[in-house]
Amino acid sequence: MSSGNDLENIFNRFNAEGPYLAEAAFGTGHIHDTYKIETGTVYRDYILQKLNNKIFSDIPGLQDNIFRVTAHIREKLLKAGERDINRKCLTVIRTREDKTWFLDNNGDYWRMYLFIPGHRTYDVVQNTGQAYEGGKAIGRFQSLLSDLPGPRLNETIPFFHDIEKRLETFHRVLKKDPVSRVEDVKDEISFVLARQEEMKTILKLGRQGKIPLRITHNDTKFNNILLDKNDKALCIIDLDTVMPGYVHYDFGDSIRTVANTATEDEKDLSRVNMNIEMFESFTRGYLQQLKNVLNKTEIDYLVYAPSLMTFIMGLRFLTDYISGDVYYKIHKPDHNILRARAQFRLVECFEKQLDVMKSIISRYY
Ligand code: ADP
Ligand code: GN1
Ligand code: MG
Repeated sequence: MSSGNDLENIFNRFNAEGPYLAEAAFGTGHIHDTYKIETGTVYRDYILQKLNNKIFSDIPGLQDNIFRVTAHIREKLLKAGERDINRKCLTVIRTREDKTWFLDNNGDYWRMYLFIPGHRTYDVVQNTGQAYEGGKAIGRFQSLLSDLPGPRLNETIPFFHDIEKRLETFHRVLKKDPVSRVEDVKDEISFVLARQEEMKTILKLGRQGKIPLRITHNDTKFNNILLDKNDKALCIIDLDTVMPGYVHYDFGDSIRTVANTATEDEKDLSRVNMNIEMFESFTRGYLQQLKNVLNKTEIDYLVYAPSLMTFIMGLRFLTDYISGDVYYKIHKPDHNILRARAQFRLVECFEKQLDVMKSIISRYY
């Protein structure tokens, strides 16, 4: 399949072991252009990505974060006696000039990883075993990074999960209405207005110093967790937004995808529901790893994390729809508004289950 890019030439700028044989578009990410490069049976395969430099303005800074994070995780896993390390931690491939990124003549940035063979990803979780493995993997990821040495990580997208900034952007776009779509999305706008104050709770706790900034992943949707063929967690990928954050961001964004009975962009809203067993299994795995690390306030407010993160994603999809689809990759004209509606429906499901979620969290804490 041709991508319009000279992938063979770009691949050859990196220190790969094998020869370029074949390329194919890969995965369902919304941000970068991702390709699998095959090199035959003797050598390993690779993931080559054209990075979205409209969204990430400082690619060298971003790649520097990823290099530090993966090196630290690798070292700790090796110390803990883990084997098969290239499937449990991303391996950054450097260029012939010894950089972690390559800038081509069109001004596009590229990076390359070893391809993790035999992995599976799921857009919708199929059973509680997968959910439990996901919880363990995200909890462990956070605990592995708790002692990352060196300076603070670069903030690759400033104010990424800052609900106040997201709302400010939303209101600005709403006023401007650049592609005359506001009239069609009145119900979705009302949904946002009704909840915008209560959604600031976690941000305020952070400002008051009641919950600490930790190193978080910030994009923990379930398809960023690679599982093996027996559905055991292998590796957390998509490290572009690893930076300081509150644990609620990671817990909430995972539950948004783990406990949703439908896909993120489901059109038939009657299929969008919360699966409480999935919530329970993920939470059990997550808290096993972190219950001795998190403080009491962090635990007390975990229950509000799923609705916050699902609200933020719905708000961002809605904002992008009103803006004329400038941020996310879309696969149909109304894709962003369908995504926003499905997210808002899921927020309502979480709101109804607050008490049940609370009792599950206290059971595993
Ligand atoms: P995006 O930010 O666009 O979501 P990701 O970094 O998540 O990009 O990559 C997109 C997809 O590529 C992932 O969902 C996964 O299926 C696949 N992928 C990424 N890195 C690897 C890897 N090292 N090995 C195997 N598959 C990978
Ligand atoms: C994007 O990169 P990807 O597809 O895993 C987005 C996340 C959203 C997600 C919604 C850098 O994640 O914040 O939660 O889409 N990443 C960025 O599916 O904006
Ligand atoms: Mg991804």
